Amino acid sequence: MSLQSPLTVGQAVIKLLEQYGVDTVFGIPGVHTLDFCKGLNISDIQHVQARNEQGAGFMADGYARASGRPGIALVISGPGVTNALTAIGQAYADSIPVLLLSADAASNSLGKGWGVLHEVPCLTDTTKPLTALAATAMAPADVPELLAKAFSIFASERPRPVHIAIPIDILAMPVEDEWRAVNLPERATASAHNITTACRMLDAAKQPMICVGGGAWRAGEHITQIAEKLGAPVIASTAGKGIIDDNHPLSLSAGTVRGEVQVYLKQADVVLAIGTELSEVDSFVETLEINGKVIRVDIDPRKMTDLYPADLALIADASLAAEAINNGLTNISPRQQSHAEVAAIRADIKNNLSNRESRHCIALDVLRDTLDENTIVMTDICQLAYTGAFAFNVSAPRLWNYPAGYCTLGCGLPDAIGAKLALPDRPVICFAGDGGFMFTVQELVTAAELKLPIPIILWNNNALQQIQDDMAVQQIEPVGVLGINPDFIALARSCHCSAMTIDSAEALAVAVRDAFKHDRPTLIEINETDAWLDS
Ligand SMILES: Cc1ncc(C[n+]2csc(CCOP(=O)(O)OP(=O)(O)O)c2C)c(N)n1
Ligand SMILES: [Mg+2]
Repeated sequence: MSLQSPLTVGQAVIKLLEQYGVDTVFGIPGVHTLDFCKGLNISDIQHVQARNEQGAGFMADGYARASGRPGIALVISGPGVTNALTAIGQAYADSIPVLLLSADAASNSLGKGWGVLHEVPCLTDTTKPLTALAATAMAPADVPELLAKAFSIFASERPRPVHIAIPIDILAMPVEDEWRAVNLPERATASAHNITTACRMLDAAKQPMICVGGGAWRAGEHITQIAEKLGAPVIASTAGKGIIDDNHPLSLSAGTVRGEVQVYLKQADVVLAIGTELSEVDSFVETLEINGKVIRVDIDPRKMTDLYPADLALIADASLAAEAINNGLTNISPRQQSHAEVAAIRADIKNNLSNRESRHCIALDVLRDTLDENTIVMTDICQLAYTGAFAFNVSAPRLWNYPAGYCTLGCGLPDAIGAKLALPDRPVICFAGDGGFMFTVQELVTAAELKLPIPIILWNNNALQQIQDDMAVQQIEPVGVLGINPDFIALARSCHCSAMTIDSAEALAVAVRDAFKHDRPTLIEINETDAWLDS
Protein backbone atom coordinates (compact mmCIF):
# COMPACT_ATOMS: atom_id res chain seq x y z
CA MET A 1 0.00 0.00 0.00
CA SER A 2 1.31 3.47 -0.94
CA LEU A 3 2.12 5.71 2.02
CA GLN A 4 1.44 8.77 -0.12
CA SER A 5 -1.99 10.25 0.41
CA PRO A 6 -4.11 10.26 -2.76
CA LEU A 7 -4.60 13.46 -4.75
CA THR A 8 -7.80 15.37 -4.25
CA VAL A 9 -10.09 15.86 -7.25
CA GLY A 10 -8.89 19.48 -7.49
CA GLN A 11 -5.26 18.34 -7.68
CA ALA A 12 -6.00 15.47 -10.05
CA VAL A 13 -7.81 17.82 -12.47
CA ILE A 14 -4.71 19.96 -12.78
CA LYS A 15 -2.50 16.91 -13.34
CA LEU A 16 -4.94 15.69 -16.00
CA LEU A 17 -4.92 19.08 -17.73
CA GLU A 18 -1.14 18.72 -17.94
CA GLN A 19 -1.63 15.41 -19.76
CA TYR A 20 -3.85 17.21 -22.29
CA GLY A 21 -0.97 19.61 -22.98
CA VAL A 22 -2.15 22.58 -20.94
CA ASP A 23 0.71 24.87 -19.87
CA THR A 24 -1.17 27.99 -18.73
CA VAL A 25 -4.43 28.77 -16.92
CA PHE A 26 -5.93 32.22 -16.46
CA GLY A 27 -7.97 33.08 -13.40
CA ILE A 28 -8.54 34.54 -9.98
CA PRO A 29 -8.57 32.15 -7.02
CA GLY A 30 -11.09 32.09 -4.21
CA VAL A 31 -11.89 29.98 -1.20
CA HIS A 32 -13.80 27.63 -3.51
CA THR A 33 -10.80 26.92 -5.74
CA LEU A 34 -8.19 26.12 -3.08
CA ASP A 35 -7.99 22.47 -4.12
CA PHE A 36 -7.22 23.55 -7.69
CA CYS A 37 -4.47 25.78 -6.21
CA LYS A 38 -2.98 22.79 -4.38
CA GLY A 39 -2.86 21.08 -7.76
CA LEU A 40 -1.16 24.07 -9.38
CA ASN A 41 1.49 23.89 -6.67
CA ILE A 42 2.42 20.35 -7.74
CA SER A 43 2.29 21.00 -11.51
CA ASP A 44 4.28 22.89 -14.16
CA ILE A 45 1.20 24.82 -15.27
CA GLN A 46 1.57 28.61 -15.06
CA HIS A 47 -1.29 30.39 -13.31
CA VAL A 48 -1.85 33.90 -14.65
CA GLN A 49 -3.62 36.18 -12.21
CA ALA A 50 -6.07 38.31 -14.13
CA ARG A 51 -7.58 41.42 -12.50
CA ASN A 52 -11.15 40.46 -13.34
CA GLU A 53 -12.49 37.10 -14.53
CA GLN A 54 -13.67 38.75 -17.74
CA GLY A 55 -10.00 39.45 -18.42
CA ALA A 56 -9.15 35.83 -17.59
CA GLY A 57 -11.78 34.61 -20.07
CA PHE A 58 -10.49 36.91 -22.81
CA MET A 59 -6.90 35.84 -22.10
CA ALA A 60 -7.93 32.19 -22.50
CA ASP A 61 -9.69 33.19 -25.73
CA GLY A 62 -6.62 35.08 -27.00
CA TYR A 63 -4.36 32.15 -26.11
CA ALA A 64 -6.56 29.81 -28.15
CA ARG A 65 -7.28 32.29 -30.95
CA ALA A 66 -3.58 32.86 -31.61
CA SER A 67 -2.34 29.30 -31.22
CA GLY A 68 -5.29 26.98 -31.89
CA ARG A 69 -4.57 25.26 -28.56
CA PRO A 70 -7.42 25.26 -25.98
CA GLY A 71 -7.33 28.20 -23.56
CA ILE A 72 -8.26 27.56 -19.94
CA ALA A 73 -9.98 29.93 -17.49
CA LEU A 74 -10.07 28.76 -13.87
CA VAL A 75 -12.54 30.62 -11.68
CA ILE A 76 -14.72 30.48 -8.60
CA SER A 77 -18.42 29.68 -8.82
CA GLY A 78 -21.04 32.44 -9.00
CA PRO A 79 -19.38 35.79 -9.79
CA GLY A 80 -16.24 34.16 -11.21
CA VAL A 81 -18.39 32.42 -13.81
CA THR A 82 -20.72 35.33 -14.51
CA ASN A 83 -17.76 37.72 -14.89
CA ALA A 84 -16.10 35.33 -17.35
CA LEU A 85 -19.29 34.70 -19.30
CA THR A 86 -18.89 37.66 -21.68
CA ALA A 87 -15.58 36.23 -22.86
CA ILE A 88 -17.19 32.80 -23.15
CA GLY A 89 -19.81 34.42 -25.40
CA GLN A 90 -17.01 35.75 -27.59
CA ALA A 91 -15.37 32.31 -27.84
CA TYR A 92 -18.76 30.76 -28.65
CA ALA A 93 -19.48 33.24 -31.43
CA ASP A 94 -16.08 32.74 -33.07
CA SER A 95 -15.70 28.96 -32.45
CA ILE A 96 -12.69 29.27 -30.17
CA PRO A 97 -11.81 26.33 -27.87
CA VAL A 98 -11.98 27.69 -24.32
CA LEU A 99 -12.48 25.58 -21.21
CA LEU A 100 -14.13 27.40 -18.33
CA LEU A 101 -13.32 25.35 -15.27
CA SER A 102 -15.09 26.49 -12.14
CA ALA A 103 -15.92 25.48 -8.65
CA ASP A 104 -19.55 25.20 -7.59
CA ALA A 105 -21.28 25.28 -4.21
CA ALA A 106 -21.36 22.05 -2.17
CA SER A 107 -23.28 19.30 -3.96
CA ASN A 108 -25.86 18.89 -1.17
CA SER A 109 -26.84 22.57 -1.53
CA LEU A 110 -27.25 22.73 -5.30
CA GLY A 111 -30.59 24.04 -6.46
CA LYS A 112 -31.91 24.52 -2.93
CA GLY A 113 -31.47 28.27 -2.56
CA TRP A 114 -29.94 28.13 0.93
CA GLY A 115 -28.02 31.32 0.23
CA VAL A 116 -24.58 29.71 0.40
CA LEU A 117 -21.45 31.59 -0.69
CA HIS A 118 -21.34 32.51 -4.43
CA GLU A 119 -24.64 30.71 -4.98
CA VAL A 120 -26.23 30.48 -8.39
CA PRO A 121 -29.08 27.97 -8.06
CA CYS A 122 -28.05 26.14 -11.23
CA LEU A 123 -24.70 27.49 -12.33
CA THR A 124 -24.44 25.64 -15.63
CA ASP A 125 -27.83 26.99 -16.71
CA THR A 126 -26.12 30.39 -16.99
CA THR A 127 -23.44 29.07 -19.35
CA LYS A 128 -25.49 26.53 -21.34
CA PRO A 129 -26.57 28.90 -24.14
CA LEU A 130 -22.97 29.98 -24.78
CA THR A 131 -21.17 26.64 -24.65
CA ALA A 132 -21.01 23.38 -26.59
CA LEU A 133 -21.26 21.62 -23.22
CA ALA A 134 -21.95 22.86 -19.69
CA ALA A 135 -21.98 20.18 -17.01
CA THR A 136 -21.56 19.73 -13.27
CA ALA A 137 -19.50 16.84 -11.92
CA MET A 138 -21.53 15.10 -9.21
CA ALA A 139 -18.88 12.48 -8.33
CA PRO A 140 -15.09 12.28 -8.77
CA ALA A 141 -15.41 9.82 -11.66
CA ASP A 142 -17.47 12.37 -13.64
CA VAL A 143 -14.48 14.68 -13.88
CA PRO A 144 -12.14 12.75 -16.23
CA GLU A 145 -15.13 11.84 -18.38
CA LEU A 146 -16.20 15.49 -18.71
CA LEU A 147 -12.65 16.61 -19.46
CA ALA A 148 -12.39 13.92 -22.15
CA LYS A 149 -15.62 15.25 -23.66
CA ALA A 150 -14.30 18.83 -23.58
CA PHE A 151 -11.02 18.06 -25.33
CA SER A 152 -12.80 15.77 -27.78
CA ILE A 153 -15.20 18.61 -28.74
CA PHE A 154 -12.21 20.93 -29.25
CA ALA A 155 -10.46 18.35 -31.46
CA SER A 156 -13.30 16.95 -33.52
CA GLU A 157 -16.32 19.28 -33.55
CA ARG A 158 -16.99 22.96 -34.03
CA PRO A 159 -14.61 24.05 -31.29
CA ARG A 160 -16.88 26.00 -29.02
CA PRO A 161 -16.29 26.63 -25.30
CA VAL A 162 -17.05 24.11 -22.57
CA HIS A 163 -17.91 24.80 -18.93
CA ILE A 164 -17.20 22.19 -16.27
CA ALA A 165 -18.32 23.00 -12.73
CA ILE A 166 -17.08 20.97 -9.78
CA PRO A 167 -18.76 21.38 -6.36
CA ILE A 168 -16.36 22.18 -3.52
CA ASP A 169 -17.02 18.97 -1.59
CA ILE A 170 -16.24 16.93 -4.73
CA LEU A 171 -13.08 19.00 -5.33
CA ALA A 172 -11.79 17.94 -1.90
CA MET A 173 -12.55 14.20 -2.33
CA PRO A 174 -9.68 11.74 -2.77
CA VAL A 175 -8.99 10.17 -6.16
CA GLU A 176 -8.04 6.54 -5.70
CA ASP A 177 -7.51 5.54 -9.34
CA GLU A 178 -5.16 7.11 -11.89
CA TRP A 179 -6.73 9.52 -14.39
CA ARG A 180 -5.46 9.33 -17.96
CA ALA A 181 -6.05 11.54 -20.99
CA VAL A 182 -8.01 9.76 -23.74
CA ASN A 183 -7.06 9.55 -27.41
CA LEU A 184 -8.88 12.36 -29.16
CA PRO A 185 -10.98 11.72 -32.29
CA GLU A 186 -10.35 13.56 -35.57
CA ARG A 187 -12.72 15.75 -37.55
CA ALA A 188 -14.88 14.22 -40.25
CA THR A 189 -14.11 14.42 -43.93
CA ALA A 190 -16.56 14.70 -46.84
CA SER A 191 -17.63 11.71 -48.95
CA ALA A 192 -15.79 11.10 -52.23
CA HIS A 193 -19.12 11.52 -54.03
CA ASN A 194 -19.70 15.01 -52.61
CA ILE A 195 -16.13 16.06 -53.38
CA THR A 196 -16.58 14.96 -57.00
CA THR A 197 -19.89 16.86 -57.24
CA ALA A 198 -18.26 19.99 -55.78
CA CYS A 199 -15.42 19.79 -58.30
CA ARG A 200 -17.88 19.38 -61.18
CA MET A 201 -19.90 22.40 -60.07
CA LEU A 202 -16.76 24.53 -59.72
CA ASP A 203 -15.39 23.32 -63.04
CA ALA A 204 -18.64 24.28 -64.81
CA ALA A 205 -18.88 27.71 -63.15
CA LYS A 206 -18.54 30.81 -65.33
CA GLN A 207 -17.90 33.14 -62.41
CA PRO A 208 -16.95 31.19 -59.26
CA MET A 209 -16.20 32.93 -55.99
CA ILE A 210 -14.87 31.68 -52.65
CA CYS A 211 -15.87 32.87 -49.18
CA VAL A 212 -13.59 31.79 -46.33
CA GLY A 213 -14.16 32.01 -42.59
CA GLY A 214 -12.29 31.25 -39.40
CA GLY A 215 -13.16 27.55 -39.61
CA ALA A 216 -10.84 27.29 -42.63
CA TRP A 217 -7.78 28.68 -40.87
CA ARG A 218 -5.68 25.59 -41.49
CA ALA A 219 -6.76 25.27 -45.15
CA GLY A 220 -5.02 28.31 -46.66
CA GLU A 221 -2.63 26.52 -48.97
CA HIS A 222 -5.34 24.42 -50.61
CA ILE A 223 -7.84 27.27 -50.82
CA THR A 224 -5.22 29.47 -52.49
CA GLN A 225 -4.57 26.74 -55.04
CA ILE A 226 -8.30 26.24 -55.65
CA ALA A 227 -8.68 30.00 -56.20
CA GLU A 228 -5.76 30.06 -58.63
CA LYS A 229 -6.97 27.02 -60.58
CA LEU A 230 -10.44 28.54 -60.97
CA GLY A 231 -9.45 32.19 -61.15
CA ALA A 232 -11.94 32.69 -58.31
CA PRO A 233 -11.80 35.85 -56.16
CA VAL A 234 -11.72 35.18 -52.42
CA ILE A 235 -13.66 37.12 -49.82
CA ALA A 236 -12.78 36.52 -46.15
CA SER A 237 -14.80 37.04 -43.02
CA THR A 238 -12.87 38.96 -40.36
CA ALA A 239 -12.07 35.59 -38.72
CA GLY A 240 -10.91 34.27 -42.08
CA LYS A 241 -8.68 37.22 -42.96
CA GLY A 242 -5.25 36.11 -44.16
CA ILE A 243 -6.24 32.50 -44.93
CA ILE A 244 -5.31 33.49 -48.41
CA ASP A 245 -2.68 36.23 -48.34
CA ASP A 246 -4.37 39.66 -48.40
CA ASN A 247 -1.73 40.67 -50.97
CA HIS A 248 -2.76 37.90 -53.38
CA PRO A 249 -4.24 39.31 -56.61
CA LEU A 250 -7.42 37.27 -56.07
CA SER A 251 -7.97 38.42 -52.48
CA LEU A 252 -10.68 40.91 -51.56
CA SER A 253 -9.49 40.64 -47.94
CA ALA A 254 -12.17 40.87 -45.23
CA GLY A 255 -14.14 43.10 -47.56
CA THR A 256 -17.66 41.69 -47.09
CA VAL A 257 -18.63 44.87 -45.28
CA ARG A 258 -17.99 46.95 -48.40
CA GLY A 259 -20.81 47.59 -50.85
CA GLU A 260 -18.30 47.26 -53.70
CA VAL A 261 -17.68 43.62 -52.70
CA GLN A 262 -21.35 42.80 -51.99
CA VAL A 263 -22.33 43.89 -55.51
CA TYR A 264 -19.60 41.68 -56.96
CA LEU A 265 -20.71 38.67 -54.93
CA LYS A 266 -24.20 38.90 -56.47
CA GLN A 267 -22.71 38.13 -59.87
CA ALA A 268 -21.14 34.78 -58.91
CA ASP A 269 -22.82 31.69 -60.35
CA VAL A 270 -21.15 29.30 -57.87
CA VAL A 271 -20.02 30.28 -54.37
CA LEU A 272 -17.76 27.96 -52.41
CA ALA A 273 -18.22 28.92 -48.74
CA ILE A 274 -15.64 27.22 -46.50
CA GLY A 275 -15.73 27.36 -42.71
CA THR A 276 -17.85 30.50 -42.69
CA GLU A 277 -21.28 31.37 -41.33
CA LEU A 278 -21.52 34.28 -43.80
CA SER A 279 -22.81 36.05 -40.74
CA GLU A 280 -24.23 39.52 -40.39
CA VAL A 281 -21.25 40.71 -38.33
CA ASP A 282 -19.01 40.66 -41.39
CA SER A 283 -21.36 42.38 -43.81
CA PHE A 284 -23.73 44.40 -41.61
CA VAL A 285 -26.60 43.14 -43.75
CA GLU A 286 -28.82 40.35 -42.46
CA THR A 287 -28.59 38.33 -45.63
CA LEU A 288 -26.14 38.87 -48.47
CA GLU A 289 -27.59 38.59 -51.94
CA ILE A 290 -26.18 35.40 -53.40
CA ASN A 291 -27.71 34.35 -56.69
CA GLY A 292 -25.34 31.50 -57.51
CA LYS A 293 -25.36 27.92 -56.32
CA VAL A 294 -23.85 27.58 -52.86
CA ILE A 295 -21.41 24.83 -51.90
CA ARG A 296 -20.93 24.90 -48.15
CA VAL A 297 -18.11 23.19 -46.30
CA ASP A 298 -18.68 23.23 -42.56
CA ILE A 299 -17.97 20.97 -39.61
CA ASP A 300 -21.32 22.05 -38.11
CA PRO A 301 -24.27 20.35 -39.87
CA ARG A 302 -26.65 23.01 -38.49
CA LYS A 303 -25.10 25.64 -40.75
CA MET A 304 -26.26 23.89 -43.91
CA THR A 305 -29.88 24.95 -43.75
CA ASP A 306 -29.69 28.42 -42.23
CA LEU A 307 -29.76 31.78 -44.05
CA TYR A 308 -27.76 30.35 -46.97
CA PRO A 309 -29.15 26.85 -47.59
CA ALA A 310 -26.51 24.73 -49.25
CA ASP A 311 -27.08 23.43 -52.78
CA LEU A 312 -24.29 21.05 -51.89
CA ALA A 313 -23.46 20.41 -48.22
CA LEU A 314 -20.04 19.05 -47.26
CA ILE A 315 -20.07 18.36 -43.54
CA ALA A 316 -16.34 18.17 -43.06
CA ASP A 317 -13.20 19.63 -41.65
CA ALA A 318 -12.31 22.57 -43.88
CA SER A 319 -8.70 21.51 -44.50
CA LEU A 320 -9.56 17.93 -45.38
CA ALA A 321 -12.33 19.04 -47.73
CA ALA A 322 -10.22 21.81 -49.32
CA GLU A 323 -7.39 19.36 -49.92
CA ALA A 324 -9.76 16.87 -51.57
CA ILE A 325 -11.38 19.56 -53.75
CA ASN A 326 -7.97 20.89 -54.73
CA ASN A 327 -6.81 17.42 -55.73
CA GLY A 328 -10.03 16.89 -57.68
CA LEU A 329 -9.67 20.04 -59.77
CA THR A 330 -7.50 19.18 -62.74
CA ASN A 331 -7.09 20.63 -66.24
CA ILE A 332 -9.08 23.75 -65.54
CA SER A 333 -8.47 27.06 -67.21
CA PRO A 334 -8.74 29.86 -64.71
CA ARG A 335 -11.20 32.69 -65.30
CA GLN A 336 -9.03 35.43 -66.80
CA GLN A 337 -10.91 38.61 -65.86
CA SER A 338 -10.84 38.05 -62.09
CA HIS A 339 -7.45 39.66 -61.38
CA ALA A 340 -8.43 42.91 -63.06
CA GLU A 341 -11.86 42.93 -61.40
CA VAL A 342 -10.36 42.41 -57.96
CA ALA A 343 -7.80 45.17 -58.56
CA ALA A 344 -10.58 47.53 -59.68
CA ILE A 345 -12.70 46.77 -56.59
CA ARG A 346 -9.75 47.34 -54.27
CA ALA A 347 -9.03 50.65 -56.00
CA ASP A 348 -12.71 51.64 -55.68
CA ILE A 349 -12.64 50.87 -51.96
CA LYS A 350 -9.58 53.11 -51.57
CA ASN A 351 -11.23 55.96 -53.48
CA ASN A 352 -14.46 55.69 -51.52
CA LEU A 353 -12.95 55.94 -48.02
CA SER A 354 -14.64 58.36 -45.64
CA ASN A 355 -12.54 61.09 -44.02
CA ARG A 356 -12.39 59.10 -40.80
CA GLU A 357 -11.34 55.92 -42.64
CA SER A 358 -8.61 57.87 -44.45
CA ARG A 359 -7.24 58.98 -41.08
CA HIS A 360 -7.24 55.36 -39.91
CA CYS A 361 -5.41 54.36 -43.11
CA ILE A 362 -2.61 56.86 -42.53
CA ALA A 363 -1.85 55.27 -39.17
CA LEU A 364 -2.49 51.72 -40.45
CA ASP A 365 -0.02 52.25 -43.31
CA VAL A 366 2.69 53.34 -40.87
CA LEU A 367 1.92 50.36 -38.67
CA ARG A 368 1.99 47.94 -41.62
CA ASP A 369 5.37 49.31 -42.73
CA THR A 370 6.77 49.12 -39.19
CA LEU A 371 5.50 45.77 -37.97
CA ASP A 372 7.08 42.41 -38.78
CA GLU A 373 4.94 40.45 -41.17
CA ASN A 374 4.26 37.76 -38.55
CA THR A 375 3.01 40.20 -35.89
CA ILE A 376 -0.23 39.12 -34.25
CA VAL A 377 -2.74 41.97 -34.08
CA MET A 378 -5.40 41.70 -31.38
CA THR A 379 -8.03 44.37 -31.81
CA ASP A 380 -10.77 45.68 -29.60
CA ILE A 381 -14.09 46.77 -31.09
CA CYS A 382 -13.30 50.18 -32.58
CA GLN A 383 -13.43 52.03 -35.88
CA LEU A 384 -9.68 51.59 -36.43
CA ALA A 385 -10.30 47.82 -36.51
CA TYR A 386 -13.34 48.12 -38.80
CA THR A 387 -11.16 49.91 -41.36
CA GLY A 388 -8.22 47.57 -40.80
CA ALA A 389 -10.39 44.55 -41.66
CA PHE A 390 -10.14 45.51 -45.34
CA ALA A 391 -7.25 48.03 -45.35
CA PHE A 392 -4.52 46.38 -43.24
CA ASN A 393 -3.01 43.50 -45.19
CA VAL A 394 -1.90 40.33 -43.46
CA SER A 395 -0.29 37.37 -45.15
CA ALA A 396 -1.43 34.50 -42.94
CA PRO A 397 -4.46 33.50 -40.84
CA ARG A 398 -4.80 34.48 -37.19
CA LEU A 399 -2.51 37.48 -37.58
CA TRP A 400 -5.54 39.76 -37.61
CA ASN A 401 -7.87 39.05 -34.72
CA TYR A 402 -10.92 41.25 -34.57
CA PRO A 403 -13.59 39.32 -32.67
CA ALA A 404 -16.54 40.57 -34.69
CA GLY A 405 -18.78 37.66 -33.75
CA TYR A 406 -19.83 38.77 -30.26
CA CYS A 407 -18.40 42.24 -30.85
CA THR A 408 -17.81 42.91 -27.17
CA LEU A 409 -15.83 45.90 -25.99
CA GLY A 410 -12.82 45.17 -23.81
CA CYS A 411 -11.44 42.09 -25.55
CA GLY A 412 -8.35 43.66 -27.15
CA LEU A 413 -5.82 43.96 -24.33
CA PRO A 414 -6.56 40.68 -22.52
CA ASP A 415 -6.72 38.81 -25.83
CA ALA A 416 -3.25 40.22 -26.63
CA ILE A 417 -1.94 39.03 -23.26
CA GLY A 418 -3.27 35.52 -23.93
CA ALA A 419 -1.75 35.50 -27.43
CA LYS A 420 1.67 36.62 -26.18
CA LEU A 421 1.70 33.90 -23.52
CA ALA A 422 0.68 31.25 -26.05
CA LEU A 423 3.30 32.31 -28.61
CA PRO A 424 6.03 34.14 -26.64
CA ASP A 425 8.42 34.38 -29.61
CA ARG A 426 5.94 36.24 -31.78
CA PRO A 427 5.37 40.03 -31.69
CA VAL A 428 1.85 40.84 -30.46
CA ILE A 429 0.21 44.27 -30.69
CA CYS A 430 -3.18 45.53 -29.52
CA PHE A 431 -5.41 48.10 -31.29
CA ALA A 432 -8.14 49.64 -29.11
CA GLY A 433 -10.52 52.58 -29.00
CA ASP A 434 -10.77 54.88 -25.98
CA GLY A 435 -14.16 53.44 -24.99
CA GLY A 436 -13.43 49.73 -25.33
CA PHE A 437 -10.03 50.01 -23.67
CA MET A 438 -11.69 51.17 -20.42
CA PHE A 439 -13.60 47.90 -20.07
CA THR A 440 -10.52 45.85 -19.17
CA VAL A 441 -7.91 48.56 -18.58
CA GLN A 442 -6.94 46.93 -15.28
CA GLU A 443 -5.29 44.10 -17.23
CA LEU A 444 -2.45 46.56 -17.95
CA VAL A 445 -1.25 45.57 -14.49
CA THR A 446 -1.36 41.88 -15.43
CA ALA A 447 0.65 42.54 -18.60
CA ALA A 448 3.16 44.71 -16.71
CA GLU A 449 3.57 42.07 -14.01
CA LEU A 450 4.33 39.50 -16.71
CA LYS A 451 6.77 41.96 -18.37
CA LEU A 452 5.04 41.57 -21.72
CA PRO A 453 6.37 43.88 -24.48
CA ILE A 454 2.95 44.60 -26.00
CA PRO A 455 2.40 47.94 -27.76
CA ILE A 456 -1.19 49.16 -27.37
CA ILE A 457 -2.33 51.53 -30.11
CA LEU A 458 -5.04 53.57 -28.42
CA TRP A 459 -7.12 55.35 -31.05
CA ASN A 460 -8.58 58.23 -29.11
CA ASN A 461 -11.55 60.12 -30.53
CA ASN A 462 -12.94 60.92 -27.07
CA ALA A 463 -16.20 59.22 -27.93
CA LEU A 464 -18.03 55.99 -28.40
CA GLN A 465 -17.67 57.15 -31.98
CA GLN A 466 -19.35 54.34 -33.86
CA ILE A 467 -22.50 54.76 -31.83
CA GLN A 468 -22.37 58.53 -32.09
CA ASP A 469 -22.11 58.11 -35.87
CA ASP A 470 -25.06 55.70 -35.84
CA MET A 471 -27.05 58.28 -33.87
CA ALA A 472 -26.12 61.00 -36.37
CA VAL A 473 -27.44 58.90 -39.28
CA GLN A 474 -30.81 58.76 -37.52
CA GLN A 475 -30.58 62.40 -36.43
CA ILE A 476 -30.48 61.48 -32.75
CA GLU A 477 -28.74 63.99 -30.48
CA PRO A 478 -25.78 62.22 -28.80
CA VAL A 479 -26.85 60.18 -25.76
CA GLY A 480 -24.25 58.58 -23.51
CA VAL A 481 -21.45 58.62 -26.05
CA LEU A 482 -19.39 61.67 -25.05
CA GLY A 483 -18.40 60.92 -21.44
CA ILE A 484 -14.99 62.08 -20.23
CA ASN A 485 -11.86 59.96 -20.42
CA PRO A 486 -9.03 59.56 -17.93
CA ASP A 487 -5.55 60.87 -18.67
CA PHE A 488 -4.53 57.68 -20.48
CA ILE A 489 -0.81 58.40 -20.23
CA ALA A 490 -0.92 58.88 -16.47
CA LEU A 491 -3.21 55.87 -16.10
CA ALA A 492 -0.89 53.57 -18.04
CA ARG A 493 2.16 54.80 -16.14
CA SER A 494 0.42 54.18 -12.83
CA CYS A 495 -0.10 50.60 -14.03
CA HIS A 496 3.69 50.19 -14.50
CA CYS A 497 3.55 50.65 -18.30
CA SER A 498 5.36 53.03 -20.63
CA ALA A 499 3.14 55.55 -22.37
CA MET A 500 3.30 58.34 -24.93
CA THR A 501 1.15 60.42 -27.23
CA ILE A 502 2.08 60.42 -30.92
CA ASP A 503 2.35 63.56 -33.03
CA SER A 504 3.78 62.29 -36.34
CA ALA A 505 4.10 59.21 -38.52
CA GLU A 506 7.81 58.95 -37.65
CA ALA A 507 7.05 59.10 -33.94
CA LEU A 508 4.55 56.27 -34.32
CA ALA A 509 7.09 54.05 -36.09
CA VAL A 510 9.76 54.75 -33.46
CA ALA A 511 7.36 54.21 -30.57
CA VAL A 512 6.18 50.84 -31.91
CA ARG A 513 9.72 49.63 -32.62
CA ASP A 514 10.86 50.65 -29.13
CA ALA A 515 7.81 49.10 -27.48
CA PHE A 516 8.79 45.62 -28.67
CA LYS A 517 12.17 46.06 -26.92
CA HIS A 518 10.70 47.01 -23.55
CA ASP A 519 10.09 44.72 -20.60
CA ARG A 520 6.54 46.02 -20.21
CA PRO A 521 3.55 47.13 -22.28
CA THR A 522 3.59 50.54 -23.95
CA LEU A 523 0.46 52.60 -24.42
CA ILE A 524 0.73 54.59 -27.66
CA GLU A 525 -2.04 57.16 -27.84
CA ILE A 526 -3.14 58.56 -31.21
CA ASN A 527 -5.60 61.45 -31.20
CA GLU A 528 -7.89 61.18 -34.20
CA THR A 529 -8.06 64.90 -34.90
CA ASP A 530 -4.28 65.48 -34.93
CA ALA A 531 -2.87 67.27 -37.99
CA TRP A 532 -0.49 64.47 -39.02
CA LEU A 533 -3.50 62.32 -39.88
CA ASP A 534 -4.80 64.89 -42.42
CA SER A 535 -4.33 63.43 -45.87
C1 LIG B 1 -19.93 45.30 -24.13
C2 LIG B 1 -20.41 46.23 -25.19
N1 LIG B 1 -21.19 47.30 -24.85
C3 LIG B 1 -21.62 48.15 -25.81
C4 LIG B 1 -21.29 47.96 -27.12
C5 LIG B 1 -21.82 48.90 -28.20
N2 LIG B 1 -20.71 49.57 -28.91
C6 LIG B 1 -20.21 49.15 -30.08
S1 LIG B 1 -18.98 50.09 -30.67
C7 LIG B 1 -19.09 51.12 -29.36
C8 LIG B 1 -18.18 52.32 -29.29
C9 LIG B 1 -16.81 51.96 -28.80
O1 LIG B 1 -16.07 53.13 -28.58
P1 LIG B 1 -14.51 53.12 -28.77
O2 LIG B 1 -13.91 51.93 -28.15
O3 LIG B 1 -13.99 54.42 -28.30
O4 LIG B 1 -14.35 52.95 -30.35
P2 LIG B 1 -14.79 53.99 -31.50
O5 LIG B 1 -16.14 53.58 -31.99
O6 LIG B 1 -14.79 55.35 -30.88
O7 LIG B 1 -13.74 53.84 -32.56
C10 LIG B 1 -20.09 50.72 -28.47
C11 LIG B 1 -20.45 51.43 -27.22
C12 LIG B 1 -20.50 46.82 -27.42
N3 LIG B 1 -20.13 46.50 -28.65
N4 LIG B 1 -20.05 46.01 -26.44
MG1 LIG C 1 -13.68 56.15 -29.32
